[in-house]
Amino acid sequence: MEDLVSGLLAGKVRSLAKAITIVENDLPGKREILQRVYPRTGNAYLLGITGPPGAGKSTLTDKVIAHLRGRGKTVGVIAVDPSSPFSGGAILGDRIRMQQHALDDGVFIRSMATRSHLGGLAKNTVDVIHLFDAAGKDVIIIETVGVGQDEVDIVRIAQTTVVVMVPGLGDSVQISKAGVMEIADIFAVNKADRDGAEKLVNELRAMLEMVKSEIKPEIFRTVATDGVGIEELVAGIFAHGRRVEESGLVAKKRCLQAENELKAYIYDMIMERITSLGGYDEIVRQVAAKKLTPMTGVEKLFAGLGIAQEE
Ligand SMILES: Nc1nc2c(ncn2[C@@H]2O[C@H](COP(=O)(O)OP(=O)(O)O)[C@@H](O)[C@H]2O)c(=O)[nH]1
Ligand SMILES: [Mg+2]
Repeated sequence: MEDLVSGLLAGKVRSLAKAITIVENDLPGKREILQRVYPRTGNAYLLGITGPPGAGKSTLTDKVIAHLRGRGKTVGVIAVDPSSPFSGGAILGDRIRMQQHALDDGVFIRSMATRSHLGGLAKNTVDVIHLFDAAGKDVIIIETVGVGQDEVDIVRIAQTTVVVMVPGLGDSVQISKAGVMEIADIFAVNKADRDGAEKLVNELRAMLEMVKSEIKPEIFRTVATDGVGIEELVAGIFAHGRRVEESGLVAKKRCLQAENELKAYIYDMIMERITSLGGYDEIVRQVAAKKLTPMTGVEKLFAGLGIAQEE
């Protein structure tokens, strides 16, 4: 354990890999590792990259990594894909697309599946972020699919979130999808080599006119496959980061992140205790049969834990 933690803090790849395995799989030692590592986190730049499947997120991430390496920065990547527990295909694809960095010690790429979570972010993902952070990665990229609740929660902890869009997927549908406007710090209109890129940019602009946010999202055109627009995008990302810092939003984001983490643990701990009591499935059935309201169901479950509801 001593070697593992000191190796991790020194940025050793093998220690990091081992620690990730322990944390990801809830193996013995997880708690101690996180306890030792947590005070050494908070230095990495967290960058969220999200968007619909096939938008080119992994291709873009790959090019962003190359660019960051050129600036001398070390990079950790977490590719989260909810479909992977079933297919495994997306994860393999991400590995292949980022393979050019496989031999580079300054880059560590990990694919993770989101655990299905009702209303909370996958806390194992955040724990792995802490490990990357403590291991000294300068930038941690979190690639997530779509904008489901998990993704929204994950990108909420990022300093900067890039939403990747592509022409031809039904522009207004993409734009109006719940959450996109709230989470995007930067838009990357990828596959700008395709027809309709200008139209998408214009529609985004029109939408942004109506948004009242402290920092207006910038729009960048990229062709990830050819590396076009990546330099501008990376510059835009860091410019956004500086603006966030200057505006004092960093402290707000840190509190939000801490709260999200707490919520994830609260949810897990309560669910674990409730489901271990027995009777949970029966209450689900009764609520489904409309014999119980969800609220009464929760009260019964809480009573089982010895938590009385106040009137
Ligand atoms: N024409 C074009 N194809 C791209 C571009 N970026 C990515 N692609 C292709 O789109 C497909 C999906 O890319 P991928 O990075 O796996 O998307 P992800 O699912 O969002 O991670 C791949 O076949 C890429 O080669 C681009 O800028 N232009
Ligand atoms: Mg991908």
